[in-house]
Amino acid sequence: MSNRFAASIIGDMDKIIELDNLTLGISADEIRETRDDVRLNGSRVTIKLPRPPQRYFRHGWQSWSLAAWTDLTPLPIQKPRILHPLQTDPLYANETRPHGSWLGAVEFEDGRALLLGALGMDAHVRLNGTDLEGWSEAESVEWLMVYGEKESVFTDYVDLLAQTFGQIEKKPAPRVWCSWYSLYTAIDETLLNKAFEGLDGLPFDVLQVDDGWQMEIGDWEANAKFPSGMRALAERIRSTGRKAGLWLAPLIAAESSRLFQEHRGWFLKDARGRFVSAGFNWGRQLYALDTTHPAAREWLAALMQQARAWGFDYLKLDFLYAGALPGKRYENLPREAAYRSGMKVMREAMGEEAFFLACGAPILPSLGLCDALRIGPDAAREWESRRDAILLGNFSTPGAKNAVRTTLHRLWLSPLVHTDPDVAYFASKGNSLTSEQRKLLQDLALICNFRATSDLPQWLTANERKSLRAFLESKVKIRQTGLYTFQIGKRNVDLSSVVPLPERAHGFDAAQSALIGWLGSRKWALKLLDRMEKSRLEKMKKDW
Ligand code: 9PG
Repeated sequence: MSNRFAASIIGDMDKIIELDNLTLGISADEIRETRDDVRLNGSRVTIKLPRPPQRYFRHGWQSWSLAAWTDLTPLPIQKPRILHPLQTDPLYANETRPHGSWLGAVEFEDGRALLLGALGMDAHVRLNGTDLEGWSEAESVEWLMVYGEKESVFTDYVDLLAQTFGQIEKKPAPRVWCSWYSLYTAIDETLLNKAFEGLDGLPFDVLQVDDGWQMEIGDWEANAKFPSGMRALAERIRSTGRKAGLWLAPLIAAESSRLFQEHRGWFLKDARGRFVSAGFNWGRQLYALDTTHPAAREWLAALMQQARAWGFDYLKLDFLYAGALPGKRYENLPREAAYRSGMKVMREAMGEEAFFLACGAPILPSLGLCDALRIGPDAAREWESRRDAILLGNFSTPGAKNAVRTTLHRLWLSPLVHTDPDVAYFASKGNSLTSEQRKLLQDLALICNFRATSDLPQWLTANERKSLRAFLESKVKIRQTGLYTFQIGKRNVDLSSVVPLPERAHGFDAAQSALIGWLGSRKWALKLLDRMEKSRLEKMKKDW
């Protein structure tokens, strides 16, 4: 059988390789067999499989993009389209065949996997019939091809990634309280101070101020809700013996920001000279900073130094994908190389000692530069939204199930970087997650060894506060026992229920899906939603 396969394909392929029970035809500029794997070189490589695989490992571009083993059915194009730059790699958002960024893997009937992974940036992998294809948008790259158990092929890959991207010494894993998942943009000085007071006595290492303190996306100065200023805020946190953390989105700017209005030349444009969209959020059109522009680089460095000078030692830099969007740049670099060079500027300016959490970040190009990496979409107090999952075919939006699914499929990165699964919840107030679902998020945090929550202390019952404390103090031993199963202390935990993707919309749902998808890309509709969300928050704020 395999010989017949070999004879039938030898004409098109550069080499036939036998790996255990698998005969593969390979074409690449260079093919090198080592003791444990095969290394390929080329800007385009093809591996001809002897038979169709059963499943495909899709690896999305940035933190929020889907990563999961799926079957081979094409996925619908994710909606709404206006969010493509913000949730996917917009260059490949219309690719419905199994595909992903930098790496891909197929699983055969016997459960074994063949992984093709780039040892460089600006690369993609897809399954085209029975061809596993890798290509690079830039120059030629080196590829790893390895066959084995599903867990072990990723271990081999991440070992080599460490050599490619370097590895900074791992700082102790921080236990973080972050303002986002309770207060959202409604934060102000009084509310935060009250929260900090209530958190006293709980063993957090970092209190992190999230979105809502700034004048505008792009204008990183304290707004009117923080009359004492950022230095005072950091000082207030430090006086409790904790590190002060701050959220910034340095690579995007709102159209209405002073930064964009005053420095239009620093922003990415397309071939026709139009500004490249970095997506739409906060009811605002977002643009992307050109990280190769000398003046923009100076500004980035100064911004990092400013945040450090205010007294923040923990920086959550968000919406970083914008630095790697396709477009024309001051310097003609491949887009991920341009991003990485901007990341280096920020890392150097903040200093080695600062804790750098990268979020909304293209995965591979961030390695070796940040201390922690968000490896999934946002958690939320809701398990799964029918609108997003079924009608929009969107697995990047905030939701506990989306967060757990993608995080689980990126745990293999943990030898290289702290893997942030996003927050866990302890308060049942205003939370539609069942206690089992909340436990699942908590277990995932223990598995990742990255523990964070946003729960307001005044929302916690005495028992909930007790379990939050136990979670923060936990020194429990964790062992992975299967692809999705773990032993946490004496408990066996199975997370496999989150993996399957919901069925796509059909019948009446399909019509609804088209309508909602269309609406979701109208700026007026998004602005309206944003306004409704803001007024809902303002009303709720009175009880806090
Ligand atoms: C602040 C938040 C929090 C959060 C970040 C990021 O449209 N989206 O798909 C989308 C995804 C994530 C997101 C916002 C929008 O949240 O992950 O922790 O810091 O920004 O605005």
